[in-house]
Amino acid sequence: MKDVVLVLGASGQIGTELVMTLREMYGNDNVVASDIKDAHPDVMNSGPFENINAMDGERMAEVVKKYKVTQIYHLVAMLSAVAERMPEKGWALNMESLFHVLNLAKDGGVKKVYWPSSIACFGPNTPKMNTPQHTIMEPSTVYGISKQAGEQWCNYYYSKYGVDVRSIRYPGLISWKSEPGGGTTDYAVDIYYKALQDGKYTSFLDKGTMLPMMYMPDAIRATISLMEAPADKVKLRTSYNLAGISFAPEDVAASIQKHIPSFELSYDPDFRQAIADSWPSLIDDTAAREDWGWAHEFDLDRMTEDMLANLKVKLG
Ligand code: AKB
Repeated sequence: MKDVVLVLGASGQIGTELVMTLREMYGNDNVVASDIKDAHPDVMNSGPFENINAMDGERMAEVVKKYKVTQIYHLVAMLSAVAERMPEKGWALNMESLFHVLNLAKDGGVKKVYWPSSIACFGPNTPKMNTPQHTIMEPSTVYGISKQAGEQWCNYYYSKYGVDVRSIRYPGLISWKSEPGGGTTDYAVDIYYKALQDGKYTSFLDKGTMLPMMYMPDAIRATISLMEAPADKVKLRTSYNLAGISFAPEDVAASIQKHIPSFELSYDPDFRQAIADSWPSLIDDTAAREDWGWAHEFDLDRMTEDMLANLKVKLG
């Protein structure tokens, strides 16, 4: 039976790039993009697109049936900063949409599910440096609580119903193709835009706030490697720690200054500082490396070079 992939949240930061990569792998017609709003023109013009509100399980089931979907990548989420402003809505979206997907896999022909967790599943009592795969997890944000609970539900559906669900705890993701929406790590994308547009940037996170981050090509590669790994290699059915680069705002500024020496960084921390302070600084991803062969490629300077070169063209 041929694989047909449904991507929920195809208009988002990860979805935009993931759909294009999956279409290269599976063929354009076999990757159905979906979102509540239209996606990037590259996504809209290269294959099928369906309008789906991820809270609507019946609509999701209709699309799964229409295309005989065998894999779902569920990327819809309300991120940390926005969910703090509307806790109940954040919880409802993040949890209900996950249940719809897990139930479709439990009851129907969907064979494999991908669902992203996040470094937000950890909390202020978690060790900040070399954060282990298994450790104290007491998230203090709505988004983090939903990710922690979601991980346990994924594991439950795997062990109770045999649902082949796979997950990664994403660090902050940085990309030039698509912008993030409402996260605490978003400064690490904005800073590149402002460096080129204004030559200066005011960071909403303070000096010294070191967080785990990753360049999007690495994140896409990790996601697909996990999904393509033989099932017996995927030993964790909660979610895998994944590390790329860890840096603070001043480290990105120093990396940008190698290309734009006059670039200036200032600080004006807001409510997102407390969220960032509750998250780890550096993640231990030994389990991902051992179980399914993960290795990151981009360091900070290589990412900066690529971001600036591509954004220069994009911004004209
Ligand atoms: C956020 O900042 O909310 C996200 C995340 C780390 O999951 N980028």
